[in-house]
Amino acid sequence: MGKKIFSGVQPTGNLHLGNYLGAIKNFVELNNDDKNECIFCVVDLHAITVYQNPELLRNNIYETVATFLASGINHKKSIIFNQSRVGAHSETAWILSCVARMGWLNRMTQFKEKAGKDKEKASIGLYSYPVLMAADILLYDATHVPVGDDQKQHLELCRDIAQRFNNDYKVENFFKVPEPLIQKQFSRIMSLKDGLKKMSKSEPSDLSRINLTDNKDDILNKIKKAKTDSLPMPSTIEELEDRAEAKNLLGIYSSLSGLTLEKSISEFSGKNFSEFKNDLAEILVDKIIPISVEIKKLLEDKKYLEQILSEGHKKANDIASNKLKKIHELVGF
Ligand code: AQP
Repeated sequence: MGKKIFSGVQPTGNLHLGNYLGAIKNFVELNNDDKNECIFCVVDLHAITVYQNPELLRNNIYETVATFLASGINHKKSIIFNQSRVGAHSETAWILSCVARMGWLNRMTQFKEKAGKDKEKASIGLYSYPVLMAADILLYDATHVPVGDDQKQHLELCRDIAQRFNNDYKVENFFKVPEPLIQKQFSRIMSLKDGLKKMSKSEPSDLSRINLTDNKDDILNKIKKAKTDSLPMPSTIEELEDRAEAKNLLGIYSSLSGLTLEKSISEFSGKNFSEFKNDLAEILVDKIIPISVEIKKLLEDKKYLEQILSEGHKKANDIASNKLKKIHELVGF
C-alpha cells in the first residue's frame, strides 16, 4: 500500500544543502513512487515565528516552490501549496494547543536553541510552533512525514497530540498517528565552518552552507574554505570519532554519490584533504548547479509558480476543511 506523505519547508530564504539532503531529496524519491500520495507545503506561517521582511517573504515563498520543482518534485503527482492560504491550519493549531500540554512543549530542544538565552523575548509562535506543525500533518491524515533529524522531536510531539486527542474525544484512529521518515545516514548536515552546528539558513556566515542557488564559483570557494583538521583523511569509521568536520564532509560526499560512508572512506583513505575537497566540490557542482540554474529560470515566471500554488491551494483546502468540519463536530462546536 502507498504512503500518505506530508512535509513542509519554511520560506525563510537560503535553502541549502542540508534542506536538500535531509528532506527535499527524500520528497522527490517518495513522489516518484506512484503508490504514494504526496503533499508538500511551503510553511509560511511557521516562517513568521521569527520576523520576516514581507517583500522578502513573498519572494521566498516562490523560491521555495521553485526549489521543489527544480529538485524534481512533480506538481502533477503531488499537492504543492502554501500554508497561510488554508485557514484550517491555524484554526486546528488552536484546537490542538488546547490538547497539547505545557510540559510537552517545554521539552522541545529546538525552541531552546532558537530562543537562545533570552527566552522571554522569543515570540509565542516560536514556542507553540510544534503544535502548528502537528495541525499541518494531522489535517491530511498523513501516514509518513519525511524530515531531517532535527525535526524528530517535533514529530514525536505530533504523535502524542494525535493520541491525546483521540483519547480525550474517544475517537479511535480519528487522527492518524504518523511515522517519521528520517534517513538512516547523513540525516543532519552540519555547518561547513563548525562540524558541531547544523547547517542552517539563519547562520549569518554564508560560508557555513551551500545554498541551492549558489553558482560554481561559490561552491568551489566554500569547499576550499570549509573547516577541516590537520590529520590526513581517515581509514576507518572509528577514526572519525571527534573529527566532526571530516565526518560531515565525508557524509555529504557519500550522500551525493550514493556510496556508503565505508566506501567513501576507503576511496580517500590516507590522502590529504585537498584531494578529497576537489572531488567533493566536483560532485557538488554536478548535483547542485542544475538545480540552481533551474530555480533561477523558474523564478523568472512567477505567474507559473502562482498557478501551481493556486491549484495546490484548492486541493489542500478541500481536504483540510473537510477534516476541520469533523474536528468541530467532535469537540462540540
Ligand atoms: N542541516 C540540516 N540537515 C538535514 N536536514 C535539515 N533540515 C534543515 N536543516 C537541515 C530539514 O529541512 C527541512 C526543512 O527545514 P525548514 O526550512 O522547515 O526548517 P529548519 O529546520 O528550521 O531549517 P534551517 O535551515 O535550520 O533554518 P533556521 O536557520 O531558520 O533554523 C526539515 O525537514 C528539516 O529537518
